[in-house]
Amino acid sequence: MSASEPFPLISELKSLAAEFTRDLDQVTDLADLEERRVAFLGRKGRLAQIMSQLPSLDPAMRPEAGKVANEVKGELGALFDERQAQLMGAEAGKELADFDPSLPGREPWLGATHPVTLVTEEICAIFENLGYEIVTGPEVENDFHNFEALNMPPGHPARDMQDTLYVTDSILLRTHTSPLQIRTMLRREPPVAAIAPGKVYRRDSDLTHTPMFNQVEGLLVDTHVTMADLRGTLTHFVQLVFGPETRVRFRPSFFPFTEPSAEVDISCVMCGGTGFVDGAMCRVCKQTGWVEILGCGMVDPEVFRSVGYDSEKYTGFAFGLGVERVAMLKYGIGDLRMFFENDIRFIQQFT
Ligand code: 2NL
Repeated sequence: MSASEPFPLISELKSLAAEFTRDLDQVTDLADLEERRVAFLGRKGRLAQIMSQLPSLDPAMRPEAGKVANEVKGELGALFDERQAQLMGAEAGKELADFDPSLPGREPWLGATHPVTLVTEEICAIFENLGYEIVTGPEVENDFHNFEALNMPPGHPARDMQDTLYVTDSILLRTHTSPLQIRTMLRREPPVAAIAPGKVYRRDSDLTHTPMFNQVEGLLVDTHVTMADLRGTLTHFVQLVFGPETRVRFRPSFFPFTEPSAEVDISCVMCGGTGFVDGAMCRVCKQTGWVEILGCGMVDPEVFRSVGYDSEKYTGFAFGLGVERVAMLKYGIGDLRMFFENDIRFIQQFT
């Protein structure tokens, strides 16, 4: 073909269009179609090759040839789009025809409530039924609510950097949930019956301690609250959590915020207090028949003074327990690390 004649080029374009149209009729799937698109319309395809000859045509012929070339290009593109839409519809239809709506669906993955959450909720429910209100609040606390108001003045050993995670000199991660009860007492006058669940933080990490753990504390303040009320309330509580046969014993102890203070043991949940399981020494209570479950006491008058309560008029009891420890005893979990691994196979066993 001579470069001075546009007509051979134009007839070439026209037969290309006819060939493409024929090919499209024979194409049966999208992969085939893509192959044809590359061969005809691709960057190095046949149309591109023909169009690359345009610049070498006689300038007088170029406009006419260029016009036809662009028309063919648009035409082929439209043909391609149409065929593509047809084939896509056909393939979607095939997929639908293969789809069996009567087959059972895939079972979804389900989470489960963490045992620490389960135990926290169980404890809270028991006290809610006794008329206590649930109180929550900030995990980042100040020195006053976490220490000072709880009869731990500056220099008190419990404030040691060794045990407390500080943010600044006077801002810290709460080391117990007592600040929630301090905040509650500051807000209003007795009677107060509050239960305070939440995460607490200590600078401590080994086999039996984690830097974060969960605590529940309880507080009752009114006129005439006695140690007998404390014992009755806690006995009721542990028998609901661990069963009606559970026995309770109080041992003298010390906390800066209660006087007198006690630690409470329950008869061993593993051996029932006998010290033996199937003739072997009980590992849970180390053969003593008792396991420690919580700390408690009568609210120290110094704490009442800090929140502006009249300690001549009011008395109160308070207690605190570690939720992970209660969950370990209740469910027979031997390793504290289980709570923090979030293995779904572990978590699913308690719901
Ligand atoms: C333990 C012991 C305890 C309290 C917490 C408390 C709170 C206020 C006033 C007085 Cl506002 N006491 N809380 C009292 C005794 C013991 O926790 O072994 N916790 C894991």
